[in-house]
Amino acid sequence: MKCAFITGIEGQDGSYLAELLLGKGYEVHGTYRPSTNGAAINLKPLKSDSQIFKKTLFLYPADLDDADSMRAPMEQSAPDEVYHLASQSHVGQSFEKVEETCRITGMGTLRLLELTRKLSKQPHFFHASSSEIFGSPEQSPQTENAPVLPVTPYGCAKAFGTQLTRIYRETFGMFAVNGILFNHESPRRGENFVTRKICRAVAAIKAGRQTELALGDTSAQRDWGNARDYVRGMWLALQHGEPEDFVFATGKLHRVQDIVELAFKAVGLDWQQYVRQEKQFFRPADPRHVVGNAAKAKTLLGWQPEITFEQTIAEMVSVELKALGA
Ligand code: NDP
Ligand code: GDR
Repeated sequence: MKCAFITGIEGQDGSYLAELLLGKGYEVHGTYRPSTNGAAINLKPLKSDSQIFKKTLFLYPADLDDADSMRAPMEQSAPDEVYHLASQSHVGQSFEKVEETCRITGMGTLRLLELTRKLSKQPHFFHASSSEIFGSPEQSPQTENAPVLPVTPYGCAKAFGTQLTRIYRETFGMFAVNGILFNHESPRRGENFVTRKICRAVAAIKAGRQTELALGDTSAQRDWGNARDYVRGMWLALQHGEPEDFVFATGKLHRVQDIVELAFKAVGLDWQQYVRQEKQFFRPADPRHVVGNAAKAKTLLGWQPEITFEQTIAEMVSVELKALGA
């Protein structure tokens, strides 16, 4: 039985990855942030399954800011594969919490690389890097070799972790891999990311519980995929014979406005009556022209996205409606 260690297991990706690996017969160990008390909902179904919880799924409170809290569960579980997903992952908040973001997302990755290097059995290591490392690139689409020129504090912190992951691979000989992940969404997305925010609001408006939706820049564009496809990519990256970095992306750009129109249309409402733009949701800097070229992942890993943007938004709206009994 293979053993995996996942930081940030209660987040969107961590929970889907845990399900994927358990389904493949892995024993899965994961950390959650102590302040959440293990109360996050994404893992609820697994935690309430007595055949799984504490039999093949083990959870530990551990903070990336505190290497000692990570060391014990890592040593105890002696993993074959480490998936480092924990992060202060909100780009907008990174402008207000610059130091915290660099500590958790940047230094936290260094701490984990160092802990991994010191394990007696060397596991394969995956770092959840981000398209934010590219900033607003001059050439599109971006491959693994695009210049690293972040324009946000979060992007800087991820760039630091990405380059260190390369150094631990090339200098210390670790099987360390960056998955350069473009945006990916699901009903488990955090509530303050734009896809979930829109889908939640649309359901609440439809149910008569909300009257308007305030957004930032609706002309902003992203390459949006589905989280289930991206966690499959993470696993594939660690099964590949050589440690290499991979871009995971759809290669297609959409606007925030497209999400608005799709989501309101799904419930038969006219978006123009409800949506307004508000200054507080605009960012001091926001990457432009960020769209990925995942040809390398397709050729070497056989990976390609299977779930479309439209299917993802439709599922997200539907789950929000169900949650409200609408
Ligand atoms: P989430 O924000 O859903 O999950 C991140 C997890 O990290 C959360 O469970 C969070 O806990 C935990 N965490 C935050 N701070 C700490 C800390 N100090 N110590 C320990 N754990 C902490 O992110 P996603 O699942 O969407 O993303 C997974 C990874 O992939 C992240 O590193 C993200 O930056 C990266 N990424 C994501 C993309 C996306 O589109 N989803 C695209 C590119 C990269 P809590 O819930 O308590 O905050
Ligand atoms: P992003 O995702 O910053 O790309 O980071 P987010 O969903 O927060 O923003 C996407 C785009 O929508 C614009 N936007 C708004 N965003 C939010 N959150 N709220 C709003 O009201 C709003 N209005 C417009 C944003 O300006 C932006 O252009 C995500 C995270 O998962 C990161 O961890 C990851 O690394 C990157 O994707 C790739």
